[in-house]
Amino acid sequence: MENSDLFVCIDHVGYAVPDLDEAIKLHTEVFGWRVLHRETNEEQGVEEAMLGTGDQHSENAQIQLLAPLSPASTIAKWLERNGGRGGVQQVAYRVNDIDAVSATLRERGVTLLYAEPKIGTGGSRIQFAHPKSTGGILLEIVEPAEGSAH
Ligand code: V0V
Repeated sequence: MENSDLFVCIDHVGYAVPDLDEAIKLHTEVFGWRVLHRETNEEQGVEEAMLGTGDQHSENAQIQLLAPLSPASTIAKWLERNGGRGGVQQVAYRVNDIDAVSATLRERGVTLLYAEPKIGTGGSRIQFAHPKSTGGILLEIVEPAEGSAH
């Protein structure tokens, strides 16, 4: 795969937050973002909100607020390590073909967390690269669902 075919753009930046409603209030009332989508992802252990500046179909990068569903959630662990405070937990790159991009990243020595992509926001397909193989960033790659920008 050519380097220029790897990533489309930054899809979203994920913030770990202790309380979703409080975080939504801050990011909408103070920073002026709009809530475009909310969902619970049991498999990932999160309750999430996607915030944007455009409408739901805008291709612009979004902010993803991630609150833990239980103490076993990866987000709960992240918050615990961060003294209970929120912060940037991940950056997500959008791709057109997650299987091809995953294969290329593996060939290049990147450690991906799942054998196969899992289901993410809005029916997207997602995969993560371990921070130890990305210079310290938890990197998500996301292939949007058919007909959706994110
Ligand atoms: C852990 N580390 C991180 C990190 N989480 N570094 C940067 N960013 C993060 N978010 C570091 C940690 O400080 C350790 O460094 C090292 O990685 C190993 O930590 P660990 O104790 O194994 O940490 P765990 O058990 O918290 O696991 C870390 C991983 C976990 C990355 C494996 O968070 C994971 O599975 N993440 C992928 C799934 C996820 O994040 N789901 C929630 C979002 P030292 O101390 O060894 O130097 S769901 C989502 O995004 C959706 C639904 C979507 O977008 O559609």
